[in-house]
Amino acid sequence: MTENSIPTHCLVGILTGSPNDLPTVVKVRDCLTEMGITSEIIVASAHRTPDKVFNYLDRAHKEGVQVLIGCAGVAAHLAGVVAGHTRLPVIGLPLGNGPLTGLDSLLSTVQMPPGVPVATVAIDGAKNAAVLAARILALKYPAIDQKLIDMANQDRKRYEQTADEALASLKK
Ligand code: AIR
Repeated sequence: MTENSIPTHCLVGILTGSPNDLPTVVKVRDCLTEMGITSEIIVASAHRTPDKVFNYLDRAHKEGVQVLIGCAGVAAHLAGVVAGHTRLPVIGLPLGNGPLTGLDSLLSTVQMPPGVPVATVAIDGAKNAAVLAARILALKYPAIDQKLIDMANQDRKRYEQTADEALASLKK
């Protein structure tokens, strides 16, 4: 690895509570991949398969994972359980797929006791979960900071273009 490159090993572990979560969770991985950040998705539930969660965390520590993202719907305790088992930064992604469309997951994820923080993004906020993970990693890896600058520039351009097109269509 040169001084200004991104490590190729897995930097971000993305845990999610059910295979049914994958359509949203895969967007986190894709956004990280776009920034050149290697991640892995683990399907493991804080309630159904807690041992799998803890075994993964032990492996993740050994293999140099640096940020963890916990995704779950309904009684979404996964990110909190992960935060109780590690000192790595933990991001919580509450999913809106249950009968209460995510308010339950949001509150279950965000309302952590003092000393065990979960940095919780919006319901189904897959992109922000990825960007927040990248911002944490950018403190250590300048190449990731550059990717964030590039992504923000692209987003701004897209926004300006959409605004121009919307205004132009009003004049027709
Ligand atoms: N879940 C799984 N174990 C604990 C929780 N909170 C979540 C999953 C999923 C929802 O419960 O993350 O969003 C419903 O899971 P399933 O497998 O029944 O679709």
